[in-house]
Amino acid sequence: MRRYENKLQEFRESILPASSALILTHDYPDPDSLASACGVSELLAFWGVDHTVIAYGGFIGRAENRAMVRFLNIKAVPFALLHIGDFDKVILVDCYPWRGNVSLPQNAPVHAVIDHHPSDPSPDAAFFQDIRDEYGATATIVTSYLLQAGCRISQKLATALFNGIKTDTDGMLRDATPDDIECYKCLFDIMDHRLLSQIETPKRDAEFFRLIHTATESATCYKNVGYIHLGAVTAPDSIAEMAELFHSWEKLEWIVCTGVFNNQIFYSIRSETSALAGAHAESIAARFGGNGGGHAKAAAGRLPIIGDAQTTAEMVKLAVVDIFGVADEEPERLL
Ligand SMILES: [Mn+2]
Repeated sequence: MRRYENKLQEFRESILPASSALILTHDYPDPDSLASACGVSELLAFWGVDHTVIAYGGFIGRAENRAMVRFLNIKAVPFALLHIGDFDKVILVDCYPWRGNVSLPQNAPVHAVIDHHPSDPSPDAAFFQDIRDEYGATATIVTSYLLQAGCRISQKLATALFNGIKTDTDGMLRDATPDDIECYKCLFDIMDHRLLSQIETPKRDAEFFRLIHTATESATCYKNVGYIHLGAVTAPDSIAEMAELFHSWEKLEWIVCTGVFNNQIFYSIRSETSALAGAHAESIAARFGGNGGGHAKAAAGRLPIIGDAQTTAEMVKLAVVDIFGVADEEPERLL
């Protein structure tokens, strides 16, 4: 972490003095973005910033993420309910401004960005940025800030940060660096393991099981590429959820899952060993004028619907099999 040791001081200088700060996650926040926001909020309180608010675009969809918010008392509110002008400073975590997955108005002020997505950061941006795109999680960056600053990490905050690193790295299976492991170990000794188990095994609504049914009926394998279209979904993060669940189908190196939400096609990509998930997500987005990208083994994007949703979904499937080089393979249905 030595090459980043000046970052904490730079971050502090970009924020202080301030009496209020808004910490914004990406839309439909995942555990890494929520935990990172909580850690930054704690750090700002430690530095004497009186008032911080954690906000997110969209809503919190996955049952595990709703359980995380409930069990760890995370106070986070929809961005749409806030007025950005009420805050001295605006900080983005686990996302980069104006790249399609964060609900930030075009002319909004930004003072700091802490992220681990490869985002081609602008070198002359007027805001502080700490982009460690080799890291498995933004929560690792935030944990290292808290440790370096000497800020106490409570049991609940440690549980949140651990969960953020665990989910983003799939338990150290993908995109994890020695720094991720170091923070993971440190948090392991502070956190509440029973609470984490409760978060990881939440009660589920009937919609979850209906989605598994839809996904099973749709699942098709082209050589080693799995493809699922869920149709209309009630929460876009269920697309990533089904991608992760069906990725364990033994034939698959790749899984691509798509679904329709809010007049857009959302998609998630996972790979077992290939490092091209982010690149493929960008290629799909480029063909449809959407936004897409991500990490080596986990990526996502959104596309505008052209005409009707069913036709667009069909075109997306054709683009996927082409981009993944399996257009000539015989499709094999799961059922
Ligand atoms: Mn993340």
